[in-house]
Amino acid sequence: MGHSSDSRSTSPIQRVEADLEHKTVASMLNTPIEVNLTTGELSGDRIESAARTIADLKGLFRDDPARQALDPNTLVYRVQAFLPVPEGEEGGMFWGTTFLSPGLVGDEYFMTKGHHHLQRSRAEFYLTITGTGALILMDEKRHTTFEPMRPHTLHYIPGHTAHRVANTGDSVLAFLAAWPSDAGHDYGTIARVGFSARLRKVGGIPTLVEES
Ligand code: S6P
Ligand code: ZN
Repeated sequence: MGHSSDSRSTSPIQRVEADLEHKTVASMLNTPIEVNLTTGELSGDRIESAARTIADLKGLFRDDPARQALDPNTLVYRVQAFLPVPEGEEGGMFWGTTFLSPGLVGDEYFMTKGHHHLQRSRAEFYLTITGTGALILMDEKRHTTFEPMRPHTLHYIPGHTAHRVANTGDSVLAFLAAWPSDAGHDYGTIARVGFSARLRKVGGIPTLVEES
């Protein structure tokens, strides 16, 4: 009925509906982060990064003069993390990658600081992407053990268990981690009392040596 010229145009109401639909879709669209499964590298716009150099790790290794003899800028490890909810919030999950360089401080392998979770019951998964190393675990009775890490090994870190990783190979050890957002980190206890054993190169072999 004389509508042929505007039959394909939209009425103002239809236009508002179309705009609303567009806005709804736009507000629901989160850009996911990406995990490079060859390198472990995370990419996306919500990734946080931290680095630890040999200078940052004073007091960590058994042989501090050997640490001081190294270039202070030597990168021991860096961490990328995806924290989709605020740290400490109950019910969320975090994701991260750690890149641990190969190297020795005296006879002790390059390693992470290691920590307990502030909420001791909180567990964690590690998945090795590249390199070889050891996941060092210490229970509440200060009994220390380790699990060998190599590409594609999956490690469950139970609650109430301090954890640290050492690189026993000659290339970067990269591993993914997933942990609860309310786990928190207690570094103070390890800084004060350490693990009960250290992973040292003894006769060329990674060996857990009890602290005397
Ligand atoms: C977090 C998880 C890892 C470590 C990372 C560095 O719960 O265990 O992302 O933070 O491997 O180790 P550290 O001991 O310096 O935090
Ligand atoms: Zn942890």
